[in-house]
Amino acid sequence: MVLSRLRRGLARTRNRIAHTLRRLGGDTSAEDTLEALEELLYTADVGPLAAELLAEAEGALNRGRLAGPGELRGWLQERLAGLVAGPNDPAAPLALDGGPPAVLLVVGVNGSGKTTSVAKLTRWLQEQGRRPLVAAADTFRAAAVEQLTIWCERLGVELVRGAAGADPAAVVHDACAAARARGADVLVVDTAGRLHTQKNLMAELAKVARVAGRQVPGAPHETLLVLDATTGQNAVRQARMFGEIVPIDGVLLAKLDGSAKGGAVLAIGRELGTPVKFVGLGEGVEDLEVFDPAAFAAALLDPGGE
Ligand SMILES: Nc1nc2c(ncn2[C@@H]2O[C@H](COP(=O)(O)OP(=O)(O)OP(=O)(O)O)[C@@H](O)[C@H]2O)c(=O)[nH]1
Ligand SMILES: [Mg+2]
Repeated sequence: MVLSRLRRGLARTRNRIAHTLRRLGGDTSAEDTLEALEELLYTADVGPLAAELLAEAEGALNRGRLAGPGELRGWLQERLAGLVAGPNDPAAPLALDGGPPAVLLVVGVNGSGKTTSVAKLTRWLQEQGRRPLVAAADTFRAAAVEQLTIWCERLGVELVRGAAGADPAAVVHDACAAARARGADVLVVDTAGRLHTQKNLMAELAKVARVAGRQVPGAPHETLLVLDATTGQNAVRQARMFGEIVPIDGVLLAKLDGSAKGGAVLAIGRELGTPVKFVGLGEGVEDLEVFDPAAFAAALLDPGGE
């Protein structure tokens, strides 16, 4: 089941790849094979990795290690799986031993999918037997708090919110105390994606992290950067920008289902050296999976099944 959601999510990217691969017959020349590979790598938006993979494929073809187009799929699947890191321990992708409460900070540019991902992560934590509490530290937009209130009601999880325009760091301060008082073991913090200026946003994030650290030693224990997979290479630039303000422990790649650029995962993971810990595969609260590089490569390239 788990794999099929990933496969469904990656259908658009996979179909484009499959279309290109189908053109290759047993008698396709090495040159045409490379051309097809080039086309599919650019289609999948793997970024600067494309040139690297093409050079490797050319070498492999010349040395006979890649016999022909028929082997291209398998070769590529193996290479892709090895390119991007997933969580060190797929059974425990987040470092949540600190606290209590362990503080999970969720950051990203506006519209990337943070609030939805906070809801998904909260539900995932509940499934892991955790007792999460949520902090609405995006006080910039009133609608943001409303959105999170609805999610938390559905999940049966308590939400700590401040008045509109309240200092987000103060909300996090109160939420740490609330989590302790109520025996919650993980505090999930939703943050703003936009303020009057980018400089303000970054200063605010830094303050939120600092205040959390004063309340709970070692907090934030885990900072996840939410990136929108449909933005492709743009996501890499965003990741760099956030990484300068708060140390990023992992990426949650949202909207992979809507993207024909599933290869962005590879570019992001490779260029940042940051593991992709989760992928978002839809708008529902259950549309979240721990990232598994091998399953990802298979879902991208393996034409079997639906
Ligand atoms: N298809 C799909 N849609 C998603 C996914 N994650 C989020 N969305 C949608 O993306 C839109 C923006 O999501 P939000 O969670 O509000 O994004 P945000 O980063 O909190 O936005 P701001 O608070 O404005 O910065 C919503 O319409 C979500 O339903 C996903 O994994 N797949
Ligand atoms: Mg939001």
